[in-house]
Amino acid sequence: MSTPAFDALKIDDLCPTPSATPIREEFARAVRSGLSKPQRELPSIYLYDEVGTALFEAITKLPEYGLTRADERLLRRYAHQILEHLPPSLIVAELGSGSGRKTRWLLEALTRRQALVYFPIDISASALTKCRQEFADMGSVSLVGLEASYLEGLHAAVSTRRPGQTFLVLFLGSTVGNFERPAADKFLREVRRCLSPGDALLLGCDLEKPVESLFLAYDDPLGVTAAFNLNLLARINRELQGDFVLEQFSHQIRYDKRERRVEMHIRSERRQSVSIRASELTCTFREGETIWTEACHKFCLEEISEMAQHTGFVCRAQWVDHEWPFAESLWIAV
Ligand code: AVI
Repeated sequence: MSTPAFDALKIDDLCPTPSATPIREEFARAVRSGLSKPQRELPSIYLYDEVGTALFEAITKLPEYGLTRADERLLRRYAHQILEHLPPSLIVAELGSGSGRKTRWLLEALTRRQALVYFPIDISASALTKCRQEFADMGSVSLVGLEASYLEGLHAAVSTRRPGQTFLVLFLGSTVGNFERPAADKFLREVRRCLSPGDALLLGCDLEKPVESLFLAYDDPLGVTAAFNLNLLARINRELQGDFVLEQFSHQIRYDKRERRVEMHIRSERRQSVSIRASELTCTFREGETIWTEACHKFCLEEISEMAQHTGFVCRAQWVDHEWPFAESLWIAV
C-alpha cells in the first residue's frame, strides 16, 4: 500500500517560494506598526518561534487547558464516523499540523481503507520534522510536508489532484478562533476557493464555556501561558535587538463578553521606554498600558453551521465533547 508517485516530491517541488516564513524584516515591520497603534498590538503568529512552540506544547498538557485533549478525544472516538461521511480516495491536507499527534487517530482509521497521501502544512520546519517522526512507523502514509503559509500550502497540495480524488482539509485545535470573526470568514472563503465541490473541511472549534474556566486555561497557576506570552518580548530582544526588561511586564487575560473571546495582553508594570533597533522604534509605555498579543474566540454550534453557509460549504455533521465543550464540524464544499 504505497503511493510511490508522491514519495519523490519535496517541499520545493510543490512550493517553490516559501515566502510566507516570517522573515526578520517582516517581523521588524509588524512590530513597528503594531506598537505604534493606540491599542498597541503584536500579531499572534510571532508567538510561535522555537521557544514559543515548545511552551505551547506544554500548555496543551496543562490540566487547566482542556482544548487540545477535547480535540484529540473527539478524533479518537469518532474517526470512523467522520470518515463514513466521506468518499474513498481521500487526500488529506492539514493546516497548521504542528506535531500531527491528534491527527494520528484519523489517519490510522483512514489507512485501514486506503493508502494515503498526507500534506501537513506548517510555517515551522521543526513542527514538520516532528510530524514526520510521528508518522514514521505508518508505512501506508506518504507524507509530503509543506513549509508554507496555510493558503500557499493548500494551493500547492491541491495542485497535485488527480481525477477522482477528494480532498479532506483539517483545520483543528480551534486555530480558527485566533482570527477576528470577519477575517475567519474571509480565510474560510479562501480555503473554499482552493477546493472543488465535494471536498471536505474538518474544523475544530472551542465552544463557549464558563469564564472562570477560561481564565484558568489562559492564566494557569504554573505560569506556562505567561511565559508563552512574555516570550514574544524576549523574541523581540533576541531577533530585533529590543531592550524589553521582562520583569517589568506581566501577562494579562481579559474576557470580552460581546465578542465572546479571551484576549491575551502584556501589561507594562511601570512607566518605561523601550527601544527596538531593527524596527527603528522607541516607545514609551504608561504604567498599566498593554500590548494585545492574541484573541481566542469561542463559538456556539449554530454559528459554526452558519459560518459554513457564508463561506461556500454546508455543515454535514458535528461531534461535541461535553467534558470540555469543543466541536468538530464536517463541512462539505458546495
Ligand atoms: C493555538 N490556539 C488555538 C490557542 C488558543 O487557545 O487559542 C493558543 C493559546 N494561547 C494561549 N493558550 C493557548
